[in-house]
Amino acid sequence: MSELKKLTGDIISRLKSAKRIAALTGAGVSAESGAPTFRGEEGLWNNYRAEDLATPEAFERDPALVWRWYDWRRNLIAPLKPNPGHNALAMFEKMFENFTLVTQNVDGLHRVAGSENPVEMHGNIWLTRCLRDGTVKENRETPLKEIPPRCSDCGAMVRPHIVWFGESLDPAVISRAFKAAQGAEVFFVIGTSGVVQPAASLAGLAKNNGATVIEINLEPTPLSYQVDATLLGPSGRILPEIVSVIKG
Ligand code: BJW
Repeated sequence: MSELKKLTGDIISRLKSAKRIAALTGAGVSAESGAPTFRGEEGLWNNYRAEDLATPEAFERDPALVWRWYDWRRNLIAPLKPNPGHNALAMFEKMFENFTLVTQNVDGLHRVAGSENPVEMHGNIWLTRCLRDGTVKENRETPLKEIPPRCSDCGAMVRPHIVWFGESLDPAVISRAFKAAQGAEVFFVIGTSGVVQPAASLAGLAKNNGATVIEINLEPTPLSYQVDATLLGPSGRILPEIVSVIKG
């Protein structure tokens, strides 16, 4: 059965008439492009300890180790292309009057697909932040010539402009994400395990404010019990099908 049969007539008419739509994406959306997810059998956290690589304490202890890991990931992500899931979400921006894309992904693939102003909750792997004055700069050098890299203005060490465990998210970014979830008539939650806060709370926030919530994932998640429909399958296949339903 096509997973889209799980969308009732009510959900489809809501989808077709809605003016305010939002979506939260996670690593699963980039999996079909070749980017590893974090959890699950092939996930990054299966081979690397998050505490050793994605915390401010780890960076303080051994910045070169953390940067080597990011250099490896940047090399892996650099040649990747957006997949049909990214492309469908970029089309949502054109199809709906008001569409906000919120992503936990740091790979930048939504922008490459054409999404204009995604809310990047956890930062971006192609940005660095100067440890002396906080200046954020684009850095696309792969592989990095110097590890750890230095600020081209003042020579101080820079860090990845990424939100690590235990760090607060940028208040302006949280505010955009929360507003989008609160105001959405339809909220999609796609390719995320739904365990990392505060991103995972957006689906419940949308639901409590009256949104119809549609989840797309390969498998049920802790969020599945609070959504209106869980469509099981790859987002690169299901999202283009949803575009066709809306257009049809
Ligand atoms: C497919 C697919 C396909 C595969 N199609 N689907 C409240 C309660 C408990 C703890 C906390 C809390 N509030 C805050 C915390 C602490 C912590 C947290 O949430 N911990 C939990 C893990 C327990 N949160 C934080 O520290 C955050 N900061 C914060 O809240 O500050 C204030 C505060 C601090 C401390 C205490 C209280 C308040 C910051 C979180 C930063 C997360 N950063 C990371 C790493 C960045 C490093 C990097 O990328 O370089 O961000 S963790 C990692 O997980 C990464 C991701 O963005 C994030 C989410 O992962 P995601 O995207 O869901 O990926 P996966 O792999 O988990 O799932 C993939 C899914 O896709 C799976 O479901 C597959 O089935 C599916 N899939 N292929 C569709 N083709």
